[in-house]
Amino acid sequence: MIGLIFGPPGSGKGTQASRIENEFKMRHLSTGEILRAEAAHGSEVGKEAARIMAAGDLVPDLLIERIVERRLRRAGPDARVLLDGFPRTLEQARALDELLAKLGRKVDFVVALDVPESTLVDRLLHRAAVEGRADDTREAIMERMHEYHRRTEPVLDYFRTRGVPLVEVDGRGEVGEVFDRVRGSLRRVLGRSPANTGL
Ligand code: B4P
Repeated sequence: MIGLIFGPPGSGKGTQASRIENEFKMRHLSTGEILRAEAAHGSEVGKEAARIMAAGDLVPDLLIERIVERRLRRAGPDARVLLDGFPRTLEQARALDELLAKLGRKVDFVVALDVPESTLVDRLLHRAAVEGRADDTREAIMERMHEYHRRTEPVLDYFRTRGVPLVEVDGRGEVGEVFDRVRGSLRRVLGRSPANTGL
């Protein structure tokens, strides 16, 4: 089973993905986390990614596509994987579909979190104060929002028009409250899919 968690920066993708991972026994694969680990490691790819991320921009499609392909192949043909932060462009969405077709797999569901922009900015500025992430400056946050609307939002329509089961969830409120909504909607969607009985 392959699931995607989708939403603007600060919508709670990483936060909800960890809970989905436990509840639905999936492997959480966050491209943001992978890139931050590369950056911390100081590899050539990591240094380049760190510079791009700090400015709030998206790293090149080909780079991230290669990373995801390697991880999905390594996970094995039956792995239940939840992709977080990928695909973020139409090019990445097409590349994912092509890769999954080669592997005899497909996207089984998309969870999309919806949160108003003012709340997103508040959350990210709060995280900046607590964690000091390089891309949580006000300037980088604004650039990430801009890139989200310009390049990532169309990805949702891409999957919608292909008939992929889509769960749209109100991402406002406490983390647990949001997860209750995610869990309920996801159970309804997965319950309808013969491939996922036993959840
Ligand atoms: P990500 O790591 O995906 O960053 P993000 O969009 O901010 O999401 P994240 O998962 O961290 O935050 P969340 O919403 O859970 O990407 C970082 C960068 O990597 C990108 O900007 C880009 O440069 C690069 N990148 C990654 N994938 C890429 C790709 N495919 N192609 C190109 N470039 C790529 O949470 C945010 C904050 O809100 C947290 O502090 C959390 O504690 C808090 N929060 C969550 N839920 C809450 C709630 N209900 N109430 C209050 N606070 C909440």
